[in-house]
Amino acid sequence: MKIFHNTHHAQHAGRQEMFRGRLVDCHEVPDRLRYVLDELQRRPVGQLLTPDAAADVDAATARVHAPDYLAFLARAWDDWVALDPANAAVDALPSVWPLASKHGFRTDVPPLNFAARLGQFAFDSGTPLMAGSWAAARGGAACALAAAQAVLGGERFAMALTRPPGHHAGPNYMGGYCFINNAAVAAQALRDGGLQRVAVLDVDYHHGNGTQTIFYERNDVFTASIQGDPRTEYPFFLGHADERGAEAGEGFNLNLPLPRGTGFEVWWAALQTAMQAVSDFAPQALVVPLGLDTFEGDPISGFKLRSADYLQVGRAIAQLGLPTVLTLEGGYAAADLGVNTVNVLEGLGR
Ligand code: Q9C
Ligand code: ZN
Repeated sequence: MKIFHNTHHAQHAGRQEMFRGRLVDCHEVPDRLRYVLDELQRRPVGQLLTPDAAADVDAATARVHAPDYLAFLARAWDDWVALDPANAAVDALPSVWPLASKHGFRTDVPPLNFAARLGQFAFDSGTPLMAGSWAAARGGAACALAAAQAVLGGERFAMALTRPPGHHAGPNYMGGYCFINNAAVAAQALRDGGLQRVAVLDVDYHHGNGTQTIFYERNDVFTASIQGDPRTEYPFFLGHADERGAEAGEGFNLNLPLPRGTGFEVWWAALQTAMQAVSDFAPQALVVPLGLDTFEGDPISGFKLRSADYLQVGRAIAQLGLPTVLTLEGGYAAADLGVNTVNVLEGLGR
């Protein structure tokens, strides 16, 4: 398989995230990717590549994100420092949001104050943005595009090995450590490359709210997600079982929320359900937002998968028999992330 890794990832290195009234050390750290690359040295299950610099990553990204959001991201750091030169020493985090409600806060007047714009385009205060965030996120999108192109070119499996992750990023917002939705970029690139039906099977511990929202009214991209029950788990406000899609997309979204504490046996049964739904859709390709935060040792999550289980996960995905793009999403037990990720890739079989 072809593994496209993001050489710009370390430019995004958040220091702290807001958690329950305190700034705490970031979980989504550059070391995560280094552990995966180290394990790939020990077990070379694929060809390690970097994306073609000439590829039109901006056009591919604009297919799934709004122009004003992308313009915001591209300039965000400069605007943050312009707000106050002292900001150069701290990461940008939002602290005010236009909560939607009838006759309440308005979003139709674009704010000129950058602190307000940050709140306009972010849904949490856990996603620090710094000087290199845009370059890192854009580098990840290039990996997602390259992986999609590899699959369009006949490769059975390709991976975007990148951070920051992407599946929480919506059409016009960042959050959940995500800026650009790499899985959505890949799925849309597969569609634009001529495939009629593409499925997304999200196995991260957290609901893939961004991906669901991007494709919610479409019947050409089927989205399925297995996740911690949003009544208790992040991102809380999306990911319930009754979200089945809307308009033309009705019936083309599947959520399988599971209680915190769920172990491999029950999770595996949900995977079988999701895989059956993917097969019924008869897609021509699959995108797997691969979060490894379902691991028993994950510091911020609540499922109980063990390292060896990920070999099985890889084998199951391979059994779908579909050309498949994988994107790295969560997984915060950094020292175990290499083994767990490469176990999935080894399970794929080639
Ligand atoms: N201090 C992904 O896995 N905050 N995002 C949790 C922990 C957000 C996870 C609070 C978790 C986001 C891609
Ligand atoms: Zn996650």
